[in-house]
Amino acid sequence: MSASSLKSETIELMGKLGVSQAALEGGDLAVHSPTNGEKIAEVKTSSAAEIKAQIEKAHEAFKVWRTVPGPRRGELVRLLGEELRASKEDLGRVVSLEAGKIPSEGLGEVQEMIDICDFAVGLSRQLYGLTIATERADHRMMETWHPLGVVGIISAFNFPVAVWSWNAALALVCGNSTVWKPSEKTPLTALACQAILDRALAKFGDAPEGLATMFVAERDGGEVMVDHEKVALVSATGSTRMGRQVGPRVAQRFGRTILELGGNNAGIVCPSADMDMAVRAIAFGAMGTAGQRCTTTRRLFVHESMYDDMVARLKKAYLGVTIGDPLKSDALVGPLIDKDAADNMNKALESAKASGGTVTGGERVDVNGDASYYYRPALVEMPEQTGPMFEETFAPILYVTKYSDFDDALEMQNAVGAGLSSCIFTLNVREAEKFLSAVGSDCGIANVNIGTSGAEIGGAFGGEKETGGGRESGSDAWKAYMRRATNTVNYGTALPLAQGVSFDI
Ligand code: UN1
Repeated sequence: MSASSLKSETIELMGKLGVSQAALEGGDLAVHSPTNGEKIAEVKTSSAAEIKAQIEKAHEAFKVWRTVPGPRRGELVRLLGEELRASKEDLGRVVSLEAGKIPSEGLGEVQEMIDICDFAVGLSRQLYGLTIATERADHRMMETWHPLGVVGIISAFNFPVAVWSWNAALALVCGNSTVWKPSEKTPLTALACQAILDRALAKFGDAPEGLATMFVAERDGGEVMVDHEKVALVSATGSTRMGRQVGPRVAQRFGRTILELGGNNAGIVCPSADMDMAVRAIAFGAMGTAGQRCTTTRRLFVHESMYDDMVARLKKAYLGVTIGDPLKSDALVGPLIDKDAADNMNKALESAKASGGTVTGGERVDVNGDASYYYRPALVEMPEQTGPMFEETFAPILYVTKYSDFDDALEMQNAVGAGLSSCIFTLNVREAEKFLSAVGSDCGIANVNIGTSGAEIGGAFGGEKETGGGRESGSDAWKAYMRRATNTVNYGTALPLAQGVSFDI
């Protein structure tokens, strides 16, 4: 395929998804495919004034949408799910083109969108509040959940479509409007999602204008949204560095946030582990998506009795894994997103060597020339947990360290800033249960005999500490998208005060 044909494929695919060629040409933001470095589009960024106007409009839309019954709002999300089903192949392909994901992961991401739509449709009839026992006679106490307002969504390049859908599907059934700022590295997938959503909106019929929109902008455009008083909730996915800025800025104006930030996820391999299963799970967790998931397995603590066997098996997997252009091959590892990502990977590997690490893999692989960054995933044996192991490097690097005492392994696993995902491989119920207990993993996700990545949407997704504490997706994460009112109704003839207080006038 010649260089120019990738651009034509982009135009053709985007056209099928409903985005015109005009939207892909002549803009001020160049989009490059990480698969070969080619410039595939130039899209227009929005000015601060345009973003503000969009937020104002979303606020007006919210005022209407909040009055629409939940199940009817669910109908919009049901239609979105249908449109996504119809566009799954094409949207998955654009994810591969723009974010460099291998085809099954590009498609998997769209499936994740469909799944959350299904979940949200059911949820639209289940926005339950409690009825609570009251201490006063002839009273009823209950809680009701109300729509919150405009939800601002900030998403990262690595899950360019799924993270938006987790937020948008829930926000919409909860009666909110949404404004989305995708990563400036992946605006095309976002434009495609908007076109898909617009088709669902058209079929729905009478949704207020400006209910769910997106804009392309660099960081300064995101700041406009973060600081805007009419954005009631900012749901931001990205680095801890970004979250450290967004969190306080939104808090300053008493807005709400859902922060889903970095992960430095670890696995523990115990003496009783099913080694075949553990190796497969770790290989996917550490090398999948070229190490660019927030849930990627980055650290591994292996019991000394299994260490040599585990390292030998992992080396085989690392040296054998196929690396290639996701658009042309069925390789398992695609490119890093850009040169910065490659530089960060190299820096971390240098630092690991300086800290006594032994590296297998990690070298650049020439797949499509100098303008794309394909690397063999790196397995780094570390004498102890030190140096770059304490940082999240968004690249396929797995540090492996030996342990002899289970409690030490637990302590090492928890000894980093981030607290997103974790896993243990064991057939020993004491180890498994301790890992899941209050003194076990301190992460938002703790798995047994399953890797750290690839969570399904039914559970709440997010983590503790520097991961930001937010929860998105399943379980009761919807509550963060609504405001709770406690209501007490007196249907009697007296006015008893709580706590037995008397105040007779
Ligand atoms: C992310 O990397 O930002 O659990 C999200 C997973 C995916 C979502 C990852 N379902 O790996």
